[in-house]
Amino acid sequence: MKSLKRILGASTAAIIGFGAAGAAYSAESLDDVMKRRGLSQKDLLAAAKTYTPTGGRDEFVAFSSGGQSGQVIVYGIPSMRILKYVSAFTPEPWQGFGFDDESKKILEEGSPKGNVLTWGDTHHPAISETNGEYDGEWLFINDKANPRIAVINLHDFETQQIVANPVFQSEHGGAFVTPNTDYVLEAAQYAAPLGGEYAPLSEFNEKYRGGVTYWKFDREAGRIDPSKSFTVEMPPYSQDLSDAGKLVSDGWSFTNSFCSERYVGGIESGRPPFEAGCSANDTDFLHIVNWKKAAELIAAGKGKEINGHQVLTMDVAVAEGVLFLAPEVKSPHGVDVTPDGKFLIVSGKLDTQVTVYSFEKLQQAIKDKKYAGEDPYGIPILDLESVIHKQIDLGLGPLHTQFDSTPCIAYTSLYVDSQVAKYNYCEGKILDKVSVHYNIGHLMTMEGDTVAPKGKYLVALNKLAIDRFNPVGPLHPQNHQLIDIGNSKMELLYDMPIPLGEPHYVVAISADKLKPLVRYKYGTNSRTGKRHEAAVRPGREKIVRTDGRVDIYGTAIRSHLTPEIVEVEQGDVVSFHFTNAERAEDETHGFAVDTYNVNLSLEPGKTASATFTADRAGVFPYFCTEFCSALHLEMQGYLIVRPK
Ligand code: CUK
Ligand code: CUA
Repeated sequence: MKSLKRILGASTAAIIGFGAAGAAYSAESLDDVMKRRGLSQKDLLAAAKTYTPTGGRDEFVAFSSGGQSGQVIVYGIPSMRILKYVSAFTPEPWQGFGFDDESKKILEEGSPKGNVLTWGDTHHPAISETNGEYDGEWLFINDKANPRIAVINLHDFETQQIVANPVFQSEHGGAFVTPNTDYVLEAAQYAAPLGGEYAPLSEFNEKYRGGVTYWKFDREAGRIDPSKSFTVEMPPYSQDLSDAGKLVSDGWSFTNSFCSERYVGGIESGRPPFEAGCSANDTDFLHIVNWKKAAELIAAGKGKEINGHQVLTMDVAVAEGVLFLAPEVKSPHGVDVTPDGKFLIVSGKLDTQVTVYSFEKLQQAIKDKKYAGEDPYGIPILDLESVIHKQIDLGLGPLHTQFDSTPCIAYTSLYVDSQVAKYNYCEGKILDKVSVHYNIGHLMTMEGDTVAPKGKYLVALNKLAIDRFNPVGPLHPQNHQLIDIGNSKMELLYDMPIPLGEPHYVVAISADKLKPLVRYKYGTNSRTGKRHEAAVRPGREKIVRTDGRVDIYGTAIRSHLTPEIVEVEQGDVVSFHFTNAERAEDETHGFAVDTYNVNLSLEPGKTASATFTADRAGVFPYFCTEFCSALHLEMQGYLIVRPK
């Protein structure tokens, strides 16, 4: 073990010395503190590796799925300090998401008509890439519950678009991006007729389908362009996680499935439930898609329109050599392409081994038509033996894989064993294992799914926390555990409770790649990034009345809201449009109207609107909700609603 002196860069004697010299250090020595808190040398080493002094910054910024909260959790690594929650699918009052007109529009446009969804289940965040490396511009995240993708602008960490999948009823394998973020992948999960049609379960094999949607991302516009997006239809095999090829395998994508049995559960019919029925076969299928070719076929008019969306049917995909299958061992979960794009690693949840497929061998088998047969839909099945590089026995319940900065080194989560395995996938050699607490799902290394992983740290996303934290009732927080992977032996450093939904996956980017705004250009609509049409300068505030409508164009600046009095008639439709006229960093104002469920967040330069019907007469104070100055509480006004 390294000496404490080397760890901390100073001797304990020196620390005590400061106290003696009269500096503002406590009189306690390091030894005293260790004794009092029961800390070992190992604990101190871990603390020194994660502790970030006041004002200090983190080397990496992580974007975690927030599970059922429908949000994204942003935290720093190695400190594991939470920096922000970004609302993607769920209203969140602090940010005004789902309260201001601008974000309501996003939630509405990203929901089925007439049924605005107010939650989502986020699983897989993806940072935009340029040449296979994170560029820190955009973040995408899926909603497993209601097949959707959200687009978050990393210049202000705001959700600016939600697209609802036009053909799926369920999804899981999103969001994954192609190396230049041309497309964002979203794979279906539970099969259903494409486009939301009705079909009885007796027609499952004929009418129920899965697939992968390739959402076209228009980088200039910063938006997914649904009109240029398409779906490759797939059999009803319960598609699962996906990944896009990179470098040599760029242009291809890979999607797992876990129910080649096409099983439909049925207690009523006396048949076994889904879980047993979907695990009957020894193998499931990896779906191998040439998405570049698929995009060309769609552009050439070979698609079929379903719900206004282009679908490349299985017939066309097979005839044109776009879709292939390869067997996978029992109930696969993750598929992860290696940084050099040459291999893909697939884990079978009910198996002990991971399978390393060789992209070169896949291509050769496709070229040589080395098929073991075809599935019931005529899709060629490649011969497993001829496309495998290696199968490696890692342990029980392998799920997901990430990569190190050192070539050939991978880390795979072992759900049943509650361990992380480090191994060399080129040679098929296990190098180390570390226990985590407990039941790890995904794991993540720094930029570990790009062409240039940064190594250093690994985060284990554990499904159960059980005894790791102070008890807070039957619903436990999740446990993200930070692991040092900078040395040959992995070392567990820190437990971080996540008290906001179940995070599934997280991605981390070097902090210096992010260039967020400090303030908005004056009068910005943060949901479009453009000038807000209702923005006004101080001195130009006005109230405009037209036939049952009252529009208030106001400003917020320390320490008043202008205007301060607004009188309307009961039944009027009232729109408050407020611009924060501050230029100072971090001088956010809020705007709330008492009992009318009106709540805006106004960051410096931002304009936001709140529209509602003043259907109750009375006196309604409005006010700022952020303690912005010594006169914050005086930042107020009155909405007077005169009775009819
Ligand atoms: S995940 Cu979504 S069920 Cu393993 Cu990517 Cu947790
Ligand atoms: Cu503005 Cu408080």
